[in-house]
Amino acid sequence: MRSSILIIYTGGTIGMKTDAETGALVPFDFSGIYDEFPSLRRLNVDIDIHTISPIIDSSNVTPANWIELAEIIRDNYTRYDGFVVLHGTDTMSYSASALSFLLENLSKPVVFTGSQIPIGVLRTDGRENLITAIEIAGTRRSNHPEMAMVPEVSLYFQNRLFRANRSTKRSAEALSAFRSNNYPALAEVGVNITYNSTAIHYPQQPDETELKIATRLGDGIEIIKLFPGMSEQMLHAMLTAPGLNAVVLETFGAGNAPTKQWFIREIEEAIRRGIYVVNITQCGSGNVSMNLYDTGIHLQQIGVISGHDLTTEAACTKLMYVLGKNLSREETMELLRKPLRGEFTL
Ligand code: ASN
Repeated sequence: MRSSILIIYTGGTIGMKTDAETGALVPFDFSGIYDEFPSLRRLNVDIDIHTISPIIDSSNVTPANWIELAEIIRDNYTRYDGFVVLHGTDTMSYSASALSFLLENLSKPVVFTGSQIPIGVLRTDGRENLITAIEIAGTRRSNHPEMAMVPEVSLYFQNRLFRANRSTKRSAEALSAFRSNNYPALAEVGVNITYNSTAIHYPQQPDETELKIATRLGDGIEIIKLFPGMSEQMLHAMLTAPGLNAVVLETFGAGNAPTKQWFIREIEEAIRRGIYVVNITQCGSGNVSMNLYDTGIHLQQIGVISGHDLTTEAACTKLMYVLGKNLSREETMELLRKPLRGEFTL
């Protein structure tokens, strides 16, 4: 059975090629994709392209772009079996994490990919990333051909498919630019594509799931990374910034922070003013356990929410998504305390 795939092109290095005359990098026209990569015709898929306007370097991505992407997917949802989002690598994990929250009841693949070397440069990593992302987005389960193999938001890069909200950019140089330290890869790509189906989330009743999207994201989020020597004055300034609604607190090790009175007081007062504080570790991998050391217990006692093994990208975009719902404090806390799209391990 053929699958139909919509490629949504947003910009980034993957969309660049060298102009034959000037040698400068110029945008690649994805509507000529079959001419550029004739081998795509051999995949069992039909491809359409949607280019956002204007295309952007991903450092310029804003939450408005995420809502636009969610709307494009919603508006085309019944027409396609899967979606591939071509995106700059710099903020790809933020965008992919955001989409994992914005797309509610998703039962089709949305695969983000990009490249470190422009697609129009001979040694590009973009060709393989693009072709494999398309193949993954179009693959169905062999025992349930009506169901997609990976019906969640994922990120494909250099031979590995990750759950989007578990991924993070790890290198500005290496072709294997992304990692997922706290969750296994959803697929490993070698001679064959090996899917890790026990790690993939499958909707309970795919027939009954109708895609819904959230169209509002909350703002007023800060990411505060602790370091030895952070002053009371600076912390106070950050926690009393106008418009602040929530803080992603990047703590040490297993969720630890200084026990100094002024530090605990500043955080406690912020929480009393209604600010949500989510504790994640600044270590690349591992979990927050606030009941392990005295330095974590204090945070727990004053109402800091455990972010478990959330990435910075997932913590930040989840806060935007949950705050965008305008719920009561209790309902908001409930959504922050449980995984919504497999973004953390309890
Ligand atoms: N600056 C580019 C971007 O994120 C980097 C890349 O795509 N490799 O848009």
